[in-house]
Amino acid sequence: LVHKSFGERVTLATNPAAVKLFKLMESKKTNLAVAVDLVNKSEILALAEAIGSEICCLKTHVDIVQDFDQDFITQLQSIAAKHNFIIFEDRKFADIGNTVKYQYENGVYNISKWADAVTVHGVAGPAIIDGFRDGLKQKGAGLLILAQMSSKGSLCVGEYTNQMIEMGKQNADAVLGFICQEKLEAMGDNFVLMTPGIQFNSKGDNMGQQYNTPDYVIKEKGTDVIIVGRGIYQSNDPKSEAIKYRQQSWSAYESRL
Ligand code: UP6
Repeated sequence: LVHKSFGERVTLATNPAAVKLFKLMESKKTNLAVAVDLVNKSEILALAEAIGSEICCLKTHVDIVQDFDQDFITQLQSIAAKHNFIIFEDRKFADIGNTVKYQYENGVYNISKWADAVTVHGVAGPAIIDGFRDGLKQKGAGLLILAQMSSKGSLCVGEYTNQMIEMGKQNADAVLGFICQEKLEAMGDNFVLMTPGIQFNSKGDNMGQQYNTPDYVIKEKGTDVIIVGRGIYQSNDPKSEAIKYRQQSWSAYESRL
């Protein structure tokens, strides 16, 4: 595989959030995303402030936050603006278009108002994307399609993966990129490829998660962004751990150019 730089790929991307993210990664020199799977507002905001300077994206699971309120979003957005990272809500939407439109734009979380990107399973077929179009346009946001998963026995493989790539290519205006474990030729250079299941000191957990190193997925497998959760937020010193992940994933990226 021949790899273009993030800077070169800015001009290939059509989704506005993909353009923004490629530019941000190029200028800030980081391809580290952190999954902040903490359940208290204050803990999440403190971590975001501590590691904000190291990351390109902060990934949320907003439905696990016990004391969620509008102030949480306001504060998170101001930290994101200060440290220059994007926020993506890992909601893994999977219903019919009409229902995901409600889930995206309404309810307690009002995700479309604040998330720069959201994750989507394409299992319902390509029309799910139509449920997002209005909301995405208003915010300049993008979809991340689950093309593969990190967990043991994942069914997102083979022909399903190929169909997810096709769905992305047919809707490149709405799609920021793919959640995947490897770059496949068909993915091209206009999408951002993000890979979860990353940790230095563990091979997996007791609930099916499987881990690789930043080096392996960026250099050997050709993806763009590592998503690190417990490897950072459960460490004794999240800031210095984030710096280690950032350094390895950025030098792996540079070495393949
Ligand atoms: N995630 C995966 N694997 C996937 C897709 N998403 O682990 O294929 C998400 C999880 C979690 C994060 O929902 O938020 O990435 C990984 O966290 P961890 O590093 O603590 O395992």
